[in-house]
Amino acid sequence: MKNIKGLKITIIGMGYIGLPTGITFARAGFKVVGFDINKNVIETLKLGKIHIVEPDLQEAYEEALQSGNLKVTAKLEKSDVYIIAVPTPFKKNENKKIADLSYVESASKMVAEVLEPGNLVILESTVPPKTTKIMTDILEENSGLSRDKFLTCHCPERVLPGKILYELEHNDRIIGAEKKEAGNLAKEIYKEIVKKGEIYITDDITAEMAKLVENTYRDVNIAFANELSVICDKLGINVFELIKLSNKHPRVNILTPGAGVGGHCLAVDPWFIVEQFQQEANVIREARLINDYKPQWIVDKVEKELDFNKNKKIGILGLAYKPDIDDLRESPSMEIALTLKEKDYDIYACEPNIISNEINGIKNLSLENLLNKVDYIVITLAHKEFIENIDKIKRKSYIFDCIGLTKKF
Ligand code: SAJ
Repeated sequence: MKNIKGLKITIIGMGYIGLPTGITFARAGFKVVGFDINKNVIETLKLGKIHIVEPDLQEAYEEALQSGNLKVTAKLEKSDVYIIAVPTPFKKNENKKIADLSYVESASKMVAEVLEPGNLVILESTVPPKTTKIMTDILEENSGLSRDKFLTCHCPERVLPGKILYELEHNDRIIGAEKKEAGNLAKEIYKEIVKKGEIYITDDITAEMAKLVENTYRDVNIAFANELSVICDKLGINVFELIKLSNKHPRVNILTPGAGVGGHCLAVDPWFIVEQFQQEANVIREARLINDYKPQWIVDKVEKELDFNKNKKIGILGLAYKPDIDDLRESPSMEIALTLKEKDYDIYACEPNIISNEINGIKNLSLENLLNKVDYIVITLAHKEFIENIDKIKRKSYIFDCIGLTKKF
């Protein structure tokens, strides 16, 4: 085998995971090629600019380009190692939510066209159990090579948006492979970037499930907190105080209730287990439904508190899917704002992480202007700016606080 850093790595998918991963491998001394089917993404990257919002990534990209270790291309080249980091959204099928594997499938077909004996193909995208085997089938069928001639494995990404570069280096990684040789080679490669974490080798299906279970664990815990928030509302007690006190027990750690669960991970991944285990995955499905219902529950509460008076101006504090980011995917706060708007309420928002006067048809004001303009406030996110200005916010007479920001215990 070549010296490990002599291996050429091609990353398929230059998104939130593929781009930082490629940059990190290039900075570690590998020759890396970044590939994407989206020509606009490649054009932007070729101009030396990144197309996503992530702290320190622009500087890291420039450094990787200058080192000569990273290049981007719209044409897939032969390589020693391929890392597939494409999206796996879900699609609705007869009222069920199932994984859309079309990007993984088309990326696998593209790799098959350039695949050579001895190559390693790593799937990083989050996928339902047994997808690594499907990828291996596609590679075999479309390359003309039998599966004993090449290596495949699953190495799920685990990074938190906003802390990607740090977590790539610090988080433990799991590598799952059918063949020992594939797991060992992948471990040698990832060891060069996972400087502060451990790497564990297992089989492919366990690795696929580990990724889904991590996000499902968090989703279920948040669903428990959200269910408690509804119960506490009926009891007339404060859920945030209740959770804080319960968490004083050494073996209890309940997460925080909120406007619901958004993003492209927690709100999606549990469905990848449910789709294959309709009979068995009951807690998992119920947790998803509870979290999905939370924005509607908040809308109902707000309407009742306003006595259905549509002349009142409502301000939503936060539209992103979580604090201090600009990402609106599956955002429960956005859902609350849009649902109220559809019901003809007069809706304004303050989303300081998005520089635009309007977001999906909702007027986006500065905090100052919003506080001056509206009669009623719904706090959906603990953005830094809201925490820093909590005293001004608290002066409003009518507040619906979904996250306990105004009453800290
Ligand atoms: N949320 C709550 N209450 C909480 C914590 C979060 O309501 O106590 C909400 C957030 O507001 C947000 C949603 O949950 O709407 C998800 O936010 P998050 O910060 O929990 O996670 P993501 O989706 O940004 O990233 C997750 C991470 N997974 C875990 O922490 C187990 C990350 O490590 C994964 O890499 C990422 O999913 C992914 O790509 O799968």
